[in-house]
Amino acid sequence: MKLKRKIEVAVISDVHLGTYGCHAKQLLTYLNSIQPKKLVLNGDIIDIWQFSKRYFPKSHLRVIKKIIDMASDGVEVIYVTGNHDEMLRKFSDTTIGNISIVDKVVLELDGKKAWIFHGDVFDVSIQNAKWLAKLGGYGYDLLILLNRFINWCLERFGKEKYSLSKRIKNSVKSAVKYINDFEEVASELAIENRYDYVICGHIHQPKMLLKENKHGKTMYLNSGDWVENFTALEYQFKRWKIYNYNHDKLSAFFADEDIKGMEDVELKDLIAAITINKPL
Ligand SMILES: [Mn+2]
Repeated sequence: MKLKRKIEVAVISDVHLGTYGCHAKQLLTYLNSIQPKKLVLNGDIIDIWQFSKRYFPKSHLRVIKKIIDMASDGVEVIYVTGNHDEMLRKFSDTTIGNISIVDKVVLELDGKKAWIFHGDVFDVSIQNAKWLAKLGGYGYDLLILLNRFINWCLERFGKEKYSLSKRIKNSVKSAVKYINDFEEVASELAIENRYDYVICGHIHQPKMLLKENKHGKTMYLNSGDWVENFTALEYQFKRWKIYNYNHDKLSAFFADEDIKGMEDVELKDLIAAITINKPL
């Protein structure tokens, strides 16, 4: 029997498969509990930056298999590229069956427009991003190239690439400022371009905020990550919500055939997932 939670759109990001921080089993349990029409993978799903052949456990492979299975069962999978999987940007605008690879996407949801992109285009300079992104889609592509070029230079001079974890190492204060600026700039651009929702990942901060300025309003959403927060965004009944694996029970969840076939997933994890309801 398959009884899964039906949702219109599910958005996950920053899974970082192939790294020690990734919580693939929890993600697998979550993916097994839902039946979305569309699944948006909003960047940094496979961590190709930090990829090493020595570390790619079975549970990580199962996540990939699960996503492919979902696609062959009719789920429209949209893979939006991030910075840790920027190698996939070579294949942007490719579609294979139900899976498409893009750098950004706009979804129409009940007459409203949702603008979805990973968010690493703001890395090098939020100020540059602000005026470049005003060029619309063209500006976004330029920003990706600019980021790539600067990271290429940094690497050539033996320096680390631009990343949020580097910022946090430098100072928590600068990381907090970066997160605020990120949310602010993303929302401003969305209002300017008349998007009702702007949906990012990248900064690992799950959020749902109504942003307003004199030109209009938008809803800023961030899907968080599967390293620390275990969160997803779900759109159903004409509204968005943040799904939090640690706090929300997996409703209408049954250990179905998919899970029986995945013998390494421990039953106690599954039971814990549906029974434990930790307070915040
Ligand atoms: Mn990222």
